[in-house]
Amino acid sequence: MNYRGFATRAIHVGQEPDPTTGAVIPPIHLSSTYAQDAPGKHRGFEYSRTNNPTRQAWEQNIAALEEGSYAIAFASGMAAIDAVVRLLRPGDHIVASADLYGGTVRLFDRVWSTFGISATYVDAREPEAVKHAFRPETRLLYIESPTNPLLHLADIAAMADIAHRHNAWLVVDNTFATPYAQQPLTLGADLVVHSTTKYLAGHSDVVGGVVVTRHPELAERLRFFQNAAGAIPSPFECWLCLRSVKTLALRMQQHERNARAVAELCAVHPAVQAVYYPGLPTHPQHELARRQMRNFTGMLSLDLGSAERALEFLRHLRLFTLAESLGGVESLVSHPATMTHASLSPERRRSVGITEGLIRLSCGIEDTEDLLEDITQALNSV
Ligand code: P1T
Repeated sequence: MNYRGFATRAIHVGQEPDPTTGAVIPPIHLSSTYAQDAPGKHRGFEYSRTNNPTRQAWEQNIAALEEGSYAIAFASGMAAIDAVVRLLRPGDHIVASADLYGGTVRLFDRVWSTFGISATYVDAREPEAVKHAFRPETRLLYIESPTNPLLHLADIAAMADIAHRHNAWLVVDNTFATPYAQQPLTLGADLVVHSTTKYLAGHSDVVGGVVVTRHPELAERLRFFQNAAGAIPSPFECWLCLRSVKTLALRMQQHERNARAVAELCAVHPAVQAVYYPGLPTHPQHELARRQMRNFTGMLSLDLGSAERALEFLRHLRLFTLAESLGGVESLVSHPATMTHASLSPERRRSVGITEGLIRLSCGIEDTEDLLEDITQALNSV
């Protein structure tokens, strides 16, 4: 059945009551192998690396949420991105946004570069700069929007157009936005990747990844890599994702409510030099945000001017936990220069705009007043 509403799809797709028992919640299929009626004659499942009923249910669900046709689940966000790069060949080239999760840059520059795949980084806020970075051998345009950690946006429809004119695929890492906020495939992207570790699982208790597409031939190749290389999520993790996306719409509404309130507070606090939140009308790309997103999420960044001031702020926070990761129900804070983006060289961080004073906040779904009180007392101490 085709459900139109996002929340309805999140709750029902891939999760019809179990045909044999009537169980409303799909079981966690732990079996590693499946009885065959005759050699090679089976009911769609042979071996759980290749396919697993719980994983299949999750893949059907997330494909529907992204308005895609196929989803292929992986053991982590990095494994999902790694599988996408495997679509290329030695000699191929990637154009990528300059401001990306540090682990993605590390994968491109320190793993795939040794297999003859190179990457050029550009400011994807500027379509002209993106066009100029293309070479005849460019096969992939890889972007995050919003980016980690500066919350820059790229015009996804414009990026798709540029990629397709150059015979390349557009890949959008939709981890920060979630399909509730934006559906890149509907704007022309060829592949969407997620770290499901973040908003999709949403409770800081899963590490996972997924790739979603509408192209049958890309899906077939990715499914081949999933089985051949074997970086698969466990049935339990797939079940946790299925369970978690049921509340994604509700969670994103509260994440946004909290982040907006924190951003508004920070925008007028004298200790804050800059606030990066696409939901603020003062964000230079607010119009684009309104056009391609329906929720501005719980992520924002602040610049406090120096490492000392940033560390002082972190020392005083009580409710926000200092930790890597984001997108969970509990509020987290990180210092990108020494944590999520420590794998970049200092020059690279400087050129992108990741300063020593930058703080990244992942606003959870706690009561807004409690978050505001915590941020206020920590900022007042700086
Ligand atoms: O951690 P993993 O599930 O492998 O996902 C990697 C990844 C991919 N894409 C984006 C946009 C990400 O933010 C991440 C992981 N990021 C963090 C751990 C972080 O704190 O930013």
